[in-house]
Amino acid sequence: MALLKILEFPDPRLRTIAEPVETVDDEIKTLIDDMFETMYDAPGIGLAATQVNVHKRIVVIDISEDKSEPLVLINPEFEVLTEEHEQMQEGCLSVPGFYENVDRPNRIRLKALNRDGEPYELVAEELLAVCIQHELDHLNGKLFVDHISRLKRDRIRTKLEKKHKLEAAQA
Ligand code: QAP
Ligand code: CO
Repeated sequence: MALLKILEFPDPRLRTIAEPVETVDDEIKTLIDDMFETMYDAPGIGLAATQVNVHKRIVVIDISEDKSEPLVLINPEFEVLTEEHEQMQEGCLSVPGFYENVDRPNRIRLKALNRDGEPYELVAEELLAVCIQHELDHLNGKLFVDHISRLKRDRIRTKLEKKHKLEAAQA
C-alpha cells in the first residue's frame, strides 16, 4: 500500500476529463487500495483518481465515522431523482483548508462497477448524494469551487498559490 500525492487547486491537471476503465485488473485494484489509504490518512470522505493524477473514472468514498463503509465507484453515472436541493458545506482534499456552501440535488440514483468489476445501483440521499456528485465532478475536471462565486474562487486561488510558493521555497 502507498500514500499518493494529491494535486491541489489551481493545478491544471485537475481539469483533465477522466477515461472509462476498460477492465478492472490488478493494477486498478492496487490503485483503489492506495486511494483508500490516501483518503483515510487525510482524513477525507471521498477521493477521485483525478486528484491523484490518474485520469481514469474511479472514485472511493466512505462517509462512515469508523472507516466501515468503503464504497468503490468505477465508471459511475447518476440520475437526479428529486427537484429538492441540499445546501451543504463542502470541502475537498484538493482545496485544503477551504469550505463553502454548494447547492446540489439531494436524492440521486448511482450506477457503477464495484472493485470486482460487477455492476451495482444504489439510491443516495443527503451527505452521500452530495459526496457522489462532488466526486463525479472531479472525473469531469470540475471542482466545488466552480459552484461558488468568482470572487470567492479567486480568493481561494490566491491563498493556495501563496501556500504553494512557500512550500516550493522550503523544499
Ligand atoms: C468531498 O471531501 C465532500 O480542507 C470530500 O484540510 C466534502 O473528504 C463532499 C479535507 C464535504 C461533501 C461534503 C478537506 C481534509 C477532506 C480539507 C473531503 C482538509 C482536510 C475533504
Ligand atoms: Co474533492
